[in-house]
Parts: sequence; C-alpha cells; structure tokens
Amino acid sequence: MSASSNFFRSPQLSQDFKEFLSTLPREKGKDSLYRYHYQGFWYLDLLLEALISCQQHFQAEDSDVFVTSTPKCGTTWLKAIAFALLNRRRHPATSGDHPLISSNPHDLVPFLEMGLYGTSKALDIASFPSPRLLATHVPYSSLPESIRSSGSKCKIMYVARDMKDALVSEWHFLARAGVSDLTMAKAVEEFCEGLNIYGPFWDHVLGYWKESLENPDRVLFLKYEDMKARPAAEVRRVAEFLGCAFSAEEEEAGEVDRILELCSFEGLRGLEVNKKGKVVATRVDKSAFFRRGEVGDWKNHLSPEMGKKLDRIIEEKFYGSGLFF
Ligand code: PAP
Repeated sequence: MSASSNFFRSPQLSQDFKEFLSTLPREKGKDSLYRYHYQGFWYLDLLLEALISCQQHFQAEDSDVFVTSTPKCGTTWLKAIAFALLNRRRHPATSGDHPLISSNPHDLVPFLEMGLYGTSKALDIASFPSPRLLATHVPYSSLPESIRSSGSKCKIMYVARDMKDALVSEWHFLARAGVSDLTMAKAVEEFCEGLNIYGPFWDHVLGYWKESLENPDRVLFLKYEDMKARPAAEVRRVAEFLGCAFSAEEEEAGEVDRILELCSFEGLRGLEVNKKGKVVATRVDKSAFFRRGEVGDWKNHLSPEMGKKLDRIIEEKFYGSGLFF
C-alpha cells in the first residue's frame, strides 16, 4: 500500500478542526507523523477528529456490545468470536455461508473512530441492525459519555496483551500498511515514552482494567495470552458475559469448539476473503491482520535488554493494580 493512498496519512481535515489541533500539545513521532495529546492520550490527527465527532454524536443503545483494545492485542480475534457467539442462532458456526467466511472481522465489526465518524467516514451507523456490535481503540476515559454513563447497560469487552508482543505486532503492521518505517529500536523508544498511537499503552490497559474491577457486569477484561492458553474457557466467559451462555445441548454438540475453529488464526488466515483485498473503512490489506498469532514472538525481534526495559516499565506502571502479564 503506498503511503499516499494510506488511510492514516491522507486526512482531509476541516479548517475548524485544524485550528483546534493547533491548540493541543503535539509531538513528532519517530515516524515523523505528529501525535496530538488529548485527554491524556496520543492520537494521529484523523483518528482524533473522528473521536471528537463520535464523542459529540454517538448515542449508545442498551443492547450495544463493544470490542475494545489498544492496537494489536487481539482485536480481530475477539471481533470474530463476539460476532460468531452473538449470531450463532442465525448463523451456525458450521454453516458454509457464515459471514465470517465471506467477510473480514473488521468489516463485520467496524471501529467507531475508523470509518463511522469524521471525514474518513465510509460507513453509516444508522444502517446498523440492533444489537450493534462495534469496536474501538479509544481509551475508557474518552469513550462517548453515553457508553460510560452509570445508566448505560451496554457491554464492553477489552482484550489486552503483553506490551512486547503488541509492540512487535504493531511494528510489522505499520510497516505493512505503509504508515511507518521505523527501526525496531525507535519503536521501542516510542512505546517507552508512551508516544505510540493511542498511548501510553499502560494507561490504556489500566483504564479498562480498573473499570472491569468496579463494574464486572459491564466491562469484561480478557488477556490474549489466556485466550491462547485456554480458549474454550475464555470463550465460555465471553458468552456468559454477553448473556448468551452455551446451553447443555450446545456443550454436548461441541459448539464451543466449532466457534473456536471458525475464529482460529489458521482458519481465518486461510480464507480467500482474508488473503486479498482491503478492509472497507481503512483500506488496509486484510491479510495484514494475520501475521503469526503467537505468544512471545517478541523474542524473535527484540533484544533481551529491550525486553527487560519494557518489562520494567510495565511492572512499575502496573504495580499495585493486581494486573500482570
Ligand atoms: P488491530 O488492533 O489493528 O485490530 P489485532 O487484531 O489486535 O489488530 O492484532 C493483530 C494480532 O492478532 C496479530 O498478532 P501478531 O502480529 O503477533 O501475529 C495477529 O496475527 C493476531 N491475530 C489475528 N487473528 C487472530 C486469531 N484468530 N487468533 C489469534 N491471533 C490472531
């Protein structure tokens, strides 16, 4: 994908928004794209424009379900699982014409701030059937008020991952998508400084973690590593949280395994629909979302010193939170 055609690099921002941007603190990322500091986190300009539009206009419905994450922590996987679980009566996991066989998870479960709001809007939220299954990388504290308000009944699932693996995954993805050509060492510096897109990483994770402890019925916190280690147990947790637990008949019939197979890394990556073409909202290659799908791949890309440095930061930031990776 050439940089000029890139979703992240070709914003047509309004004059008003450019003036607003000029009032925000900004830092040039190591990739020379500016990050703007808004409500405690760092954004690229067009993602921020969409976020602000979303904060102003989005109205949550009680039946809304959100897949949330900071990038590269398992979003695609959780989107697929949530879609398969919620739609399993209409679309049995074994059916040959399941939507996940003909559509990429990002086309079935779009991000609020990539395609639904702002000048990069490519989809119309008004056309979404209820219950709406939506996604976002926006930090908890910046979610539109109607999602966070105490009266809101919508469900939020958050998936987190070891920062080292998320960093390596993001590095490959941004290079692949033509957004950035940083060296790995620069990417590590960027994460350590909290300047990665939607960073700081630790504040993003802690925001949802704390909310999941305070409101476990509304926010479910998942770890990519747990999903890899015990996928059936984690899928059952997701189903219970969403109010669509597996019945005894479904358990007996092997429905959990069917859904896991449909949503598996190998399964999704091997589909024709995910080998070619681009996600509608962002024009990013669909295949860029399926790389290795493993825990600990950072060891193949980061030095032990880099790994220790990143671990030290996370240990310090997560200290006392009860959260660890
Ligand atoms: P996003 O935040 O941009 O949507 P996200 O899906 O969170 O991306 O991250 C992609 C990572 O999830 C990739 O990890 P890797 O670079 O370490 O390989 C990708 O391979 C992995 N992934 C995608 N689909 C699955 C899946 N079905 N099972 C397990 N891992 C997956």
